[in-house]
Amino acid sequence: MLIRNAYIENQTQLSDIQITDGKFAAIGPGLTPQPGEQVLDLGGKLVLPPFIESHVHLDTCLTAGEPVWNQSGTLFEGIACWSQRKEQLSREDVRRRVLQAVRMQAAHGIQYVRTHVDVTDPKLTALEAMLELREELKDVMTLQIVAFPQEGILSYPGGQELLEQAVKLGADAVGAIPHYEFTREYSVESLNYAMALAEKYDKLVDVHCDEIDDEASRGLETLAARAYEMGLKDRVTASHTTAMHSYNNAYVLRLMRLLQLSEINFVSNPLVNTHLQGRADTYPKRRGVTRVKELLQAGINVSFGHDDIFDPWYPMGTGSLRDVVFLGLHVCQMMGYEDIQNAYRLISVNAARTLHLGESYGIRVGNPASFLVLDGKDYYQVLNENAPVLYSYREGRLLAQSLPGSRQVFF
Ligand code: 17E
Ligand code: FE2
Repeated sequence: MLIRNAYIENQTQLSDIQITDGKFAAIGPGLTPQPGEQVLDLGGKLVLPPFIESHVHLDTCLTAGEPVWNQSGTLFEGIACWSQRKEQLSREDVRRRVLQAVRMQAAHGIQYVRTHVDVTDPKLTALEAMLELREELKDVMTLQIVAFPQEGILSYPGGQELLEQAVKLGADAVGAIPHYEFTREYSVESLNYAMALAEKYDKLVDVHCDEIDDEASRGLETLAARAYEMGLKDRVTASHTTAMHSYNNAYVLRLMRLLQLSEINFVSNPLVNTHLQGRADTYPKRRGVTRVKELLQAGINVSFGHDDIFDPWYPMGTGSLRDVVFLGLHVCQMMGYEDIQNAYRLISVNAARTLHLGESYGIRVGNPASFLVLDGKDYYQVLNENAPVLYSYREGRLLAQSLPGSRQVFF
């Protein structure tokens, strides 16, 4: 197949893309089709590498209101609601909801998902269902599974054993939740435990880290120090880190050096954390989103995730990362021209680094022909107009398409 007249990522020159045997065979201006080759002329549309959901909880998706709604909008009430819903989990229930959510994500150009799965469940029902789905879906969606101890590693009965069991069953990454542990000592110990487990089983790490408005929540420094000392470095990710919003600037100045040395990744979830955080405030209310702009300026890798799709923590969501980027740029005040043009990186190349997708991700000759065609000439336009993903190709195969509806104004 020959794709003509594409703007690839931020390029301002049009390129053609030739795909042979599911791979990018040639990329450049004015390519000639082979005899009988299918030609798709984009007439100047944006082509991007596939979108990556770097932080979502697929096991909890599509359960909002079951059995009760989160009335306060806090993280903690969300955990309590989920704890009730968790009792009703079955493999079939998880499968049905995850398959629906994954199709919603695919429609919006997502081809890779890092999902946290709650392993504070003596039966590990959701984990077992998710491991099955990871295998079943691997040709259409890459699922990366984080063993996530939602109710704590040391504060939940058998939490340590369940986490290790989840890793042995095949989770890709180890999680932790230091701000939810009973005490500061437990929080430090839980991080040490999670990091040692990752080292022992050669896994990645992704911690729900300091997802609270308490400026004294300092799990991040422990996580970064261990990542540095143990040499796990960019295999480690700090998710949420909303307390960093509330840290004093003098402390952040000290912390930044350690963060740079540690080489850890960050995932921010601006859509969900603007909703969950600041709930103990009157006015002014904190936004509770980590310091994305400053982290990026310090050369630290940051991506954006959705976190939730219609569940106890967030009563909305279509799976589209567009809303996450749109809101995230506003709330992080990243609305300069270059910030907007480059924002697609927060849900693609930066996320690929966090997930350790390696060199095979990206629009380059020799790589699998996985890419998106968007209905606009650049990301600025696509983001502003909420333009659809027209086509999502994976290894040369069309996975999803959107045919733009017609909208008319009669003056
Ligand atoms: N669990 C948690 O601890 N934090 C979140 N943001 C979600 C689930 C969605
Ligand atoms: Fe999360």
